[in-house]
Amino acid sequence: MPPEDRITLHYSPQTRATGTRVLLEELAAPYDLHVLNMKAGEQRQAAYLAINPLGKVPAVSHRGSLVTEQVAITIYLADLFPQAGLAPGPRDPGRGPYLRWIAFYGSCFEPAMIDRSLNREPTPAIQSPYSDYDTMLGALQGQLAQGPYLLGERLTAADILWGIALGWTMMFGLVPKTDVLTRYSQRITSRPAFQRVTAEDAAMAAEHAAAAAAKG
Ligand SMILES: N[C@@H](CCC(=O)N[C@@H](CS)C(=O)NCC(=O)O)C(=O)O
Repeated sequence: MPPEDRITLHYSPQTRATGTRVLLEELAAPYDLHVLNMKAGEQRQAAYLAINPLGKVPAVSHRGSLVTEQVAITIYLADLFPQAGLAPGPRDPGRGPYLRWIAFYGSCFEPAMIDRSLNREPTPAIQSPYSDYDTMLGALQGQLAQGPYLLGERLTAADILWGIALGWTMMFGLVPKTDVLTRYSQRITSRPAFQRVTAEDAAMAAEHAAAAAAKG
């Protein structure tokens, strides 16, 4: 494989970029990490802002292009490795629901989580991008109850995104630990790729904390 085909993941441990790294592992993709120590504020320094002006991870550099946003990154990477079977193709009847639930994550779930974590007064459903919290979560749970995955029997990249996100949002008390959500999330987080990445994340996060503390 030519070196320019390798993927660079701009990364920090125990962040939303963890899910992207797990996806790369699930896809058996060739990648390198560009690690940022967020505890030392490296994501907000000029060198990284020149890559992603928002100073956020994940971001992916590949063949001279930059992809940001978990939703776009998930679709981009899963399409790049069709042999992994994690992305229904354009003519597959699963393609629509697959895209729907990935987009739902960014357009509905994430804003609802931020509102909830900040205890914001709910926006009237007609003006809110996700209707209201209970309706949004009810739609998701209704889909997952048909399981075991979002598209039924078939695991896709959408499940890697959602299973990991539900894990941390349940851990932070932003989402209730219902049976449906807990069992679904565990299906993803019990996989070897997640286990491997989270073990490495814990070690990396400890190194980052020590390095930031040593700097003062
Ligand atoms: N909309 C972005 C959100 C990414 C995001 O919030 N990343 C956090 C880490 S979990 C971040 O990079 N924060 C660093 C900062 O803002 O300084 C996406 O979906 O990819």
